[in-house]
Amino acid sequence: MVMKLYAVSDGPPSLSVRQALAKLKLPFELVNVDFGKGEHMTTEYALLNPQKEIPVLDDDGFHLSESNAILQYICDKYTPGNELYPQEAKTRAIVNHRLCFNLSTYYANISAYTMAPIFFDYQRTELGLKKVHMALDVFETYLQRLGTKYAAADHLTIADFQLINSTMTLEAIDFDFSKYTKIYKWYNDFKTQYPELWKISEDAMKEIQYFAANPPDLSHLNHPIHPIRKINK
Ligand SMILES: N[C@@H](CCC(=O)N[C@@H](CS)C(=O)NCC(=O)O)C(=O)O
Repeated sequence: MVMKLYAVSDGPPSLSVRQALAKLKLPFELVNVDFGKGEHMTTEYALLNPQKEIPVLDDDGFHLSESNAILQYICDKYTPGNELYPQEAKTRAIVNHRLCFNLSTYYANISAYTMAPIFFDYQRTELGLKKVHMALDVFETYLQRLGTKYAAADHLTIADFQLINSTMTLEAIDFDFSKYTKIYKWYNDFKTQYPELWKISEDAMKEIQYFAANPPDLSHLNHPIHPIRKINK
């Protein structure tokens, strides 16, 4: 049975998995999960992922969430040895490190500033901005110290997808990160060298830009954590 990917159209973790599947030319069925309708908050969805987060991979009944784990799984299972997830211990460790860095710090700090205030009742604060700069500064240092063309090697790896999609949300809100020259170059090189993969990010970026200009009404959602913006109707 062909793999199914439950994905949200503008969610960076979902985009990264789609890019890896596309790059590896692995067939899959894309199941769109409508975040605005709370489709990920149902009891049925919780059977796929008790964390009620998107994406989820369904590989013939094997359900896997956490986009990093999905990226690692599809490479290991379907294309072992592919350079997208290298097997040499040190290179692989750097890929794993960058995936962890993205999850714990880069995406965490950036999305709290870029995405959360678009969809929920959060403000962009000075502290939030400081955290974005901390994340950018660290990533810039990693790129500088390793001196590779991509985030973990001289070629594209699964770590790049996650870091690209986090960075894309900065572009979506017109955040100028050009002073981080290594990041800026790496990001723009990805766009020119992998236009068909960038298109996946770009379409999502346009959606995010639309929502930034037209804040969505999520007042019908009974979200367990995020404060819902009050809309005067
Ligand atoms: N650590 C997870 C995070 C996934 C995630 O945050 N997904 C968002 C959409 S982009 C989500 O499902 N959020 C659930 C919610 O806010 O209700 C991963 O990397 O897969």
